[in-house]
Amino acid sequence: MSDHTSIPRREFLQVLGATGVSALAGCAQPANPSPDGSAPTATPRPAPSAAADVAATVQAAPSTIQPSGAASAKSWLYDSAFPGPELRMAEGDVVEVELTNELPAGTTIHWHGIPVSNGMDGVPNVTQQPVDSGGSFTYKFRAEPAGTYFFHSHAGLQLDRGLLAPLVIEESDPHVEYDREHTVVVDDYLEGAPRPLSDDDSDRGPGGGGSGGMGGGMMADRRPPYAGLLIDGRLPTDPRTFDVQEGERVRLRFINASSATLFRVQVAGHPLSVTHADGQPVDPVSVDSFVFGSGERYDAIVEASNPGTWEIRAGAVDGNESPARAVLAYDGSESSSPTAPSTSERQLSYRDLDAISPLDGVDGSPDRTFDVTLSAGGRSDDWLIDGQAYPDAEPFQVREGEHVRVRMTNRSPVVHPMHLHGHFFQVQDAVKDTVVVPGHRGEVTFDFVADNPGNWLFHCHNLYHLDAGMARVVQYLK
Ligand SMILES: [Cu+2]
Repeated sequence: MSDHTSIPRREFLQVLGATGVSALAGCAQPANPSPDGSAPTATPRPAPSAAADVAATVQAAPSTIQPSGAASAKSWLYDSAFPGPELRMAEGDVVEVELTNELPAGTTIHWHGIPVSNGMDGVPNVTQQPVDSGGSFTYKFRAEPAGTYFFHSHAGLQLDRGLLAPLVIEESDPHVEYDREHTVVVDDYLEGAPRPLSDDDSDRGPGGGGSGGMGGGMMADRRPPYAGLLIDGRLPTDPRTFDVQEGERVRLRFINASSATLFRVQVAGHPLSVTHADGQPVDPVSVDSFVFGSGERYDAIVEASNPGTWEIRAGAVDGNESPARAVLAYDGSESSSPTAPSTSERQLSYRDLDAISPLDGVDGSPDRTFDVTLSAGGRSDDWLIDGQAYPDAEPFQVREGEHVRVRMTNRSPVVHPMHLHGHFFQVQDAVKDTVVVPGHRGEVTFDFVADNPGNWLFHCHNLYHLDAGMARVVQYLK
């Protein structure tokens, strides 16, 4: 491998220092995190070696946010913006992003949903050593496939401080027509620094939502004490306005960048024609609302045929906070208070999603099946996959080329938005990278093709569940 040019020398040496000689064989391949570190593993794909079509810098640093306009709060952000500035590129571009870390802690960037080469995936201690405070790291990947994505810190609980930003890979040939688009980042807003839910603290109260009542030390239903819900970094008291003109078809790219919130989304006065799930094109399906979990994205087209000012609403399914909102404002309409959505008659279900390009290689019976149980850790505050809490957990081992099936059963009362790094998977007739497993014995099965060697995290995208162990490494054997 000769593509060391994309990694600043200092960071490369750090990686070398941490992993020893094995890194020489695998470029920036870091330490094997599994207890079974001796297993010979397949060699990851190299990062693209072509010159970059898009070069960007992202600075992670302490900053302030103004979620309600005036008052500001301290946080950690990308380029002092919340959400961070959108990265936009064309399908197939070679992209180079230099992360500089001005935080007082190590960090990484994960390119959520994009099947980058393993060394570029940004998972601390799995695909790279964290970028030290004062250090930098250059990520390089090919922007494909097209879609709506986001990127975020994958270190500790940093995502819930606001280290997140949208990323759009534009299609060269979209399967739907539209005149205008807006990216709509939906989030939960924590004032102050995030802490694990196991941190007992009397001023925490009973938590921001959920039904509670599990008793004992169980954290099963706890959410952090969120100060509110956000669309594009704004609390509902200071909503952002998205402009439209009558007659336009407006593509809205909804991203659930929250750390712990399942949202229901509606646009008052307008049906949503859902055109993409997790960035991947589906046969358009018309609904009044959809529900999505942390890490999921939906693109929907709204036909601007109902002039006025209308509320875009994203409410927590299991929280008590006021719904996040934005305003869809027709040019020339009075700036009166927006009309709220009425009841949703038709809510999107996974059954409605029919991928335009189903995944190849997942017909027939799988080469390997993992039956996994998602559960709370009883008296411990852990969240478990098959009774084990990461990092004290065995890897799921696969071989390159295999058709792999994962059958998940949720024995806890809360939803788990499960995310697989480095691969898309087929769930029912959709192609996705994150899927919500309902509580109370909800079952979801997905299939994927092991076509991207390396060590990949598979985890719950509820950040607090991930932090408490709900993760495994999918490890490619030689
Ligand atoms: Cu979870």
